Amino acid sequence: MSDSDTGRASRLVVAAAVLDHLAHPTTLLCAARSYPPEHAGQFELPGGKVEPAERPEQALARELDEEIGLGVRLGPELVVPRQLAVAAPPNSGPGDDAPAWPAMHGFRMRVWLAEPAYLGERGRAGGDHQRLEWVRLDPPDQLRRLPWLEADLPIIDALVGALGR
Ligand code: 9L3
Ligand code: MG
Repeated sequence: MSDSDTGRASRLVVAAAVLDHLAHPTTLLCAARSYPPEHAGQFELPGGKVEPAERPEQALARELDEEIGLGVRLGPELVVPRQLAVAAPPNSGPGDDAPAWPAMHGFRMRVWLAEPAYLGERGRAGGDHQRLEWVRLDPPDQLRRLPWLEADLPIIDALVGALGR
């Protein structure tokens, strides 16, 4: 692991493109944010910030378990050509008195393809997400029409490319 992969060094955000099936995907798990208010209802690929000294894959497993009670089997990392600038204040949450986005820059995002390994007790949207939706991929490029967070648009482009149009 290089220093630039730790949460402390890189301000890294990780996310998962959770597909119903890695080899023959027909749906993608899309998570609608519940905050901040101006982004409520917009979709993101679920994930979150890497903690100091945490490996990115560990952080992704933790975030998905904490946020939606979902365990995943990781597939390949998705190559996203553009460096992703995630504009977000640190530690912003539903109850925080945080400034509105965009307030901070310089996060990078790494994204993995994944498929569900288990659905725990939560298994549904919690505080971070107002709802979860399995969106059909026929054809994949219809994903582009959904209301994604701006930070996720390059990921969706890369995903559509990887899945074939
Ligand atoms: N973010 C944007 N798109 C994503 C993810 C997982 C995260 N697909 C942004 C919004 C958050 C910040 O990164 O403010 C950190 O994510 P989190 O820890 O709030 O989930
Ligand atoms: Mg999150």
